[in-house]
Amino acid sequence: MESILLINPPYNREVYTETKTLSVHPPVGLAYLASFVQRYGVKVEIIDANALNYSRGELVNRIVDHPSRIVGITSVTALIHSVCKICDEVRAKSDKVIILGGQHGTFKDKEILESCKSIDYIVRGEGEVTLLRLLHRLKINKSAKGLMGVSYPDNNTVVSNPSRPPIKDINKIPFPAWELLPRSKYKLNGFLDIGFKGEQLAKLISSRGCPNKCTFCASAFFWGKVRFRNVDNIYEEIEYLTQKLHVRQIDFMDDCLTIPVSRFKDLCNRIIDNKLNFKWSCYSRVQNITDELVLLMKKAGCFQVLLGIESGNQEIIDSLKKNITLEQVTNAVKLFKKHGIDCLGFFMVGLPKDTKYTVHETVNFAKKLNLDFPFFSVTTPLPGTELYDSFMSSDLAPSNFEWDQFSTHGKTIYRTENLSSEEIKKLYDYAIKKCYFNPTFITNLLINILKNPYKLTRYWKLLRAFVNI
Ligand code: B12
Ligand code: SF4
Repeated sequence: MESILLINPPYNREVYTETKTLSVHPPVGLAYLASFVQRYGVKVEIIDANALNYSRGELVNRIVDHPSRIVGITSVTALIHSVCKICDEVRAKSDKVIILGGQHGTFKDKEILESCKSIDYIVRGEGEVTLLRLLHRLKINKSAKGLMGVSYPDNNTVVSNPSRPPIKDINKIPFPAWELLPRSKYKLNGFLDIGFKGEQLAKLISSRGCPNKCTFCASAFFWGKVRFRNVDNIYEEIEYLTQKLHVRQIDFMDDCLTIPVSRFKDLCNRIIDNKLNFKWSCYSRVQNITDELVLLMKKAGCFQVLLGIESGNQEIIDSLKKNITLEQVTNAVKLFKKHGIDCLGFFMVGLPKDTKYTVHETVNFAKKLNLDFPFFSVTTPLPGTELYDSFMSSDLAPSNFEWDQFSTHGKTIYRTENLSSEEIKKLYDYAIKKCYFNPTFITNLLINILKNPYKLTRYWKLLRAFVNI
């Protein structure tokens, strides 16, 4: 069988220059691809250039010198420019076959293949099966004609084969190949750092996709039908991580771990019954959060939840097809805090119907909620979303832009009928200042720090990352 070298590109220095303190997270998607193709005899290595802090030049040399003739690289939207440069430099120095996968390639395959001639194939959407089949074709020197989920250049055009249906039973996918990742390099410098200094942490994904279709998110379009792993399978992975790899913190990266509620409760009970020694965090929705559920989560070791709240104006939330109410948000935050679970809330500034007034409403709502940490991002029309389609087909779309302006925090090209790009950026800065530099937030912070002095470093690093000091 073939061998493949999988690459997580460096991102600290390329696009996210505005943040000085970034956490370093494991590329779980690549580790999934690796374990899946390894099962069929493919030899795999992963270079996590981000964790290893490689410059582009160093990475290119490592790729060129590597014996594998096939290279797979992942990318999000804001990094595509930098990824294309890597591919061009590798191509200039070698005859490697270069495969791109991930979010941006999935939705912008044609554009990428037309502009970056060094990429040979794009694997769209869920990658495991498509990559395996493509490797097989490459081994027998057969073209990718008709291979579902693959796009490739052909005589000055781009062929986009039909999409591959999602894997039906995701319990059958082997656990990510953690042994191929530089595990000691992963560190949480920001909001997810709860003080497990030096302890091992891992990420776990117990589902793929989301039943919702919020206008600013591509999850449902990327993953297709939402699929859940069963509790036995998730528990087996938790056991593997905690017993074999001595992991003490697991971040569930599901779009929403708390649904379906029956599965979630079973999972919590299983963790409680088996007295596993680890703490965990997760993304949660705010609907159906009850006292009983939060108590169960706390008992099972949950220390933190992340909530997508987006706006403090109900009409705007409704326009996002978010299906939540401000009342549900308030109730959920109260319950989580009552049981001592840290609450982080995510908000967006510059949503399509936002005005200066509604951004102030959002800021006031964020303050009133008394969250452990409110996060703001600049609304960004990411490819694959309804927001992207409506923005790009409107008069507001810029004639020219760079994808690295899509980082969701810094420079933006996005604007709305009510707000210019500059106004959105100013309102974003205002939101951060208003929320982080106010007496209640600072008092709560001090109380939190007194309860757990380690939090001092945690909050300081977080502030540095977001306020750029
Ligand atoms: C965990 C996570 C993070 C973590 C870790 C990121 C990482 N490198 O793994 C952190 C917090 C660092 C993070 C940061 C950011 N993230 Co993020 N993140 C996620 C999240 C919640 C899970 C990622 C994951 O592990 N998924 C599960 C695995 C199995 O899927 P996967 O990684 O996509 O890989 C599969 C396929 O994409 C494909 N594939 C991927 N790469 C390749 C490569 C090859 C060669 C092949 C063949 C296939 C292939 O095969 C894999 C297996 O099926 C996703 C949402 C989601 N549910 O996916 C958002 C998501 C990926 N993030 C997103 C964004 C916007 C960001 C940030 C830009 C946010 C910010 N402003 O800081 C940064 C970008 C940093 C970066 N360069 O990655 C967007 C990306 C959208 C886009 N078009 O760019 C997503 C989709 C969330 C969303 N709905 O908007 N993120
Ligand atoms: S924002 Fe969250 S709830 Fe909405 S579609 Fe995306 S993952 Fe689902």
